[in-house]
Amino acid sequence: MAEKLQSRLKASLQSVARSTAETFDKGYDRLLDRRVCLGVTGFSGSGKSTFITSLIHQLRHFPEATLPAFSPALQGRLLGVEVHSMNGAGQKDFPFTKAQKALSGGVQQWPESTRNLSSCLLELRLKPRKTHFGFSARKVERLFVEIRDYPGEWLLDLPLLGMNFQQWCLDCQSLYRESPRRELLGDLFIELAELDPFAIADMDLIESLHQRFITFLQQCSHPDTGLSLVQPGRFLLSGDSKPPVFLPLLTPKLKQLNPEDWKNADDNSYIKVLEKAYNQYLNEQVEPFYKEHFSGIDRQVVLVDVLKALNVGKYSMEDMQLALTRVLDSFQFGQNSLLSRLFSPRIEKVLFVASKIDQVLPEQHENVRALTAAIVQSAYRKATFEQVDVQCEATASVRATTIYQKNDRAMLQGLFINDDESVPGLMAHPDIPSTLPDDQGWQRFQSWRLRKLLPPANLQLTDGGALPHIRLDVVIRELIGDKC
Ligand SMILES: Nc1nc2c(ncn2[C@@H]2O[C@H](COP(=O)(O)OP(=O)(O)OP(=O)(O)O)[C@@H](O)[C@H]2O)c(=O)[nH]1
Ligand SMILES: [Mg+2]
Repeated sequence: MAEKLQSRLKASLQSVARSTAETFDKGYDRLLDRRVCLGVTGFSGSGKSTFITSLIHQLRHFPEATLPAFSPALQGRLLGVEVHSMNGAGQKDFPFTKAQKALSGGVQQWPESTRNLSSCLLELRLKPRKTHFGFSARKVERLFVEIRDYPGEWLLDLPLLGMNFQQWCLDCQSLYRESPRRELLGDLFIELAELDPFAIADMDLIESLHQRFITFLQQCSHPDTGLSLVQPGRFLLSGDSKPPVFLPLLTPKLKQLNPEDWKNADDNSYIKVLEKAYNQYLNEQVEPFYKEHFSGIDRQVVLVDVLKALNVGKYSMEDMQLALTRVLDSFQFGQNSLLSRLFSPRIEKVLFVASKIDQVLPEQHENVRALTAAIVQSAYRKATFEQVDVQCEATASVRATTIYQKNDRAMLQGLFINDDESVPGLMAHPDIPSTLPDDQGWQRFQSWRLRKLLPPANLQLTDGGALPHIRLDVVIRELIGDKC
């Protein structure tokens, strides 16, 4: 009996000691600044999920990976990397294993397009650096890196938080008057312009107009159309909760509308019904997402598909710039920004990264980086990036092309997707400018058609095989190098 009591006491003392040590370690890690939260942002299809998958894979299999710019891997200080679930913290797991399997071996597919917010926690174990006294207090140092992924469509809901329903409608009016949105809207433009804001709302009509509005948004975001500023984002991809039904009023009289008339409008009028649904959307879906997603982020990667915009043409590039400016405007990291008012973020670093640069020849990569800087410059000049370190990079998370020399001319070779088939082929491209092209410069890109590539064949990723990339090691260094 006494023995049993003694061993129970011993076990419980051990458990207390263990949990105290764990708590102490967690607190100690925080004290030592050993936790960093990376936000990976970008419009839909900019390459966020592929970037996260590759980043995790490169770090987990660092001995096989090529990471010369990331000194902990080069110097042999990196001992191992584990991926932990964030499920306990109420978050969905980033589907790393699924994405890795997709890229691997016989399957050879890109990760699936993201439908919900997910995250994961990487634990990097490192040999301590020598201190001034020649030793460190710990045998192993740990760096925890939290990474968050979400559907790109949702990013464009952020600027909506700074607009009321009337402002949003007026904004839609000016955007939808221009090509290609005007042509894509067709008759719907006229029907929305003719809707009397003060008439009693016909809910069946709203529902059918809403469906047509969604079709219009889908056409805008189609890769061939190449528009970035497609709002509201959850009309394209709703995730777990269905958004309320609303659409913009395009009547020209909205601009001169008397605020008293608006206030006194019948609760069942179009203007009141649509405004209520718009506010509900912002309050119940958009704001909670940003609170959850942006609140803890320390460092932000903004992936920009510069080559896609360059390929589609001038209007696509201008639209991407406008969308980026709006997002950054509401993102601005200064004291009075929308984000800091809402969630007091502590973002200390922003890295703009041109993605998928394996679609152009290596001698043009530097130009892609410079062009990215030119694109985001006007956007971030407007924003107040107080005490925030801002940089530009260019990367291919997965290098899907190799170089092929054809009669003194270098070309790119890869597996291209043609309808449902994949065919090996060659690809050439016009020279990439380091600044935004002028009207004449744009003509060079008219006949250039980017083709969708498959990931490289025979990757043995699930067995720890190498995943080819371009400059991802530089991006990793810029993101977490100083924390190692
Ligand atoms: N060639 C090449 N293509 C890439 C690379 N990364 C992504 N892609 C292509 O871009 C597509 C979109 O990539 P994702 O990683 O799903 O993009 P995302 O930003 O997560 O997209 P959403 O989840 O829809 O917001 C992929 O299906 C690939 O076709 C890359 O490094 N190289
Ligand atoms: Mg994704």
